[in-house]
Amino acid sequence: MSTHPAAHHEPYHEPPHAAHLHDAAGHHDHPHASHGPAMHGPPADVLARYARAYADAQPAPGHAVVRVDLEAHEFDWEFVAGRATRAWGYNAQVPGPVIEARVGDVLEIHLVNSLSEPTTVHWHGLRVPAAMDGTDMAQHPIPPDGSFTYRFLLPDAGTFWYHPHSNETIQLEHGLYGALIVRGDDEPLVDGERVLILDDVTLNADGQIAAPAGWRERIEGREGDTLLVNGRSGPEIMLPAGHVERWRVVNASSARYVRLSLDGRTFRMLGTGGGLVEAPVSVTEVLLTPGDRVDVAVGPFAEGDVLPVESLPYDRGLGLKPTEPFATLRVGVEAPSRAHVHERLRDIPAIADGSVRPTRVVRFGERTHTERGLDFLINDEVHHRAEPVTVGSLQVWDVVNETTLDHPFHLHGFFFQVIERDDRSPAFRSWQDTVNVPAGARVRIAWIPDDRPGEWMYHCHILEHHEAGMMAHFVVVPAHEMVSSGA
Ligand SMILES: [Cu+2]
Repeated sequence: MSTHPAAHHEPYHEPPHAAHLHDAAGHHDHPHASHGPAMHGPPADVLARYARAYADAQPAPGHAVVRVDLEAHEFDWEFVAGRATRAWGYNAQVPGPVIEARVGDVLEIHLVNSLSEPTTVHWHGLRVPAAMDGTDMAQHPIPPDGSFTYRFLLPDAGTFWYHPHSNETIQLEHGLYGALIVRGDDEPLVDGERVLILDDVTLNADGQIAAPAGWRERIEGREGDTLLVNGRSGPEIMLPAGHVERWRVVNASSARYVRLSLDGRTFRMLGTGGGLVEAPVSVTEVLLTPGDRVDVAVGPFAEGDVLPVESLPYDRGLGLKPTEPFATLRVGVEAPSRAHVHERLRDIPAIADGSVRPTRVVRFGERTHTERGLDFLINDEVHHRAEPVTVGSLQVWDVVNETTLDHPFHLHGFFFQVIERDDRSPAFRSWQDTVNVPAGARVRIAWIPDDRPGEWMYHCHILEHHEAGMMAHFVVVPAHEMVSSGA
């Protein structure tokens, strides 16, 4: 057990909202045989940690502080053209504004909460200090009419996204999410760039977002019957013939897996959740779990081409679905191209190979419960309290899925490399914060905690599973505080 100084195991008072959420997840009766109750709230010195992180966030030489105002509120939005739906979102749009900055900039985001319930903003994939992670372990949720300023340095280029880490199965479902793009100095040269945020929603007979349909959706994860790209159903994408575009694709849906295809055409994968890959990978499809991102170069196409942007059948343990169309790509008149995608995008040094011994096993499990139907577990616990890790120490985790459903594993605040899937090395190296762990499979990941101590977490990114307990908290401790020394 860690003996680091933060008051992680002392009693604390949950805000009423958090207590309510944990009721829904059946939190009173879970067993914590050896770890004591997992804490669900920020550490006692949260304000000091926040003040330190705020002050430490200074732009690199020649870089700027990028300031963004976000307001979370309710408004009418046409997910389906001509049909007003009460949505929740940022700045009166679904998705929220695309936030853009450069590596070395500081991002300062002032959030005003005009919702009728508390919220937070989590910066998915960004290596921020623990106090800026936007979870209910990093801060007290922002109450209605409250506000909060997030401020942090941007160390990595890539396609990230932001969303609440409070009551997520409701808040994300209603439209609270947006993309965050961080650009590096040496990006592929393309003719155009688009952000495509994929989502799904179920609208009831009144055109409103349907209430969750009980235990079945909680077990399976909620998939809507209306597919959305950037908050709209069935959009058309126009592209000049001859052009090559970079598409930054985000899967913001609660539970839907997207096996992205462009009518079988070849496209080039440029990046994953943790930024560019080493070299473009030619593919005809790519799988995005909830929470995942991919950057692809599409085109060139010929004038008159009409291609469905669709999801191919995928079985995440619930049977195969039909091919599902998200959008239509229409190719117009030829235009000159200046696109140039290098053969080599960057170097990603391997931090471990498949022969290294795992330091930890993370087991996804499930257990029937008389009232709730099914609990989703990590190492036999809902809301597992995992052992601390030390800054700088190589982590090799075997993530083992002992259930009959796929689960996307998401690690907050740190990138990992997949080094093995069921005894096989991956075809190419990448940085990830989210990886699919198929039913019955084992995925070995490696990562090294850099110097950002504090409370962190990992969880299944199917939002209903996360809410139902498939998550774990752990502390990253500074290297000078040995995990078992008596501080
Ligand atoms: Cu799951």
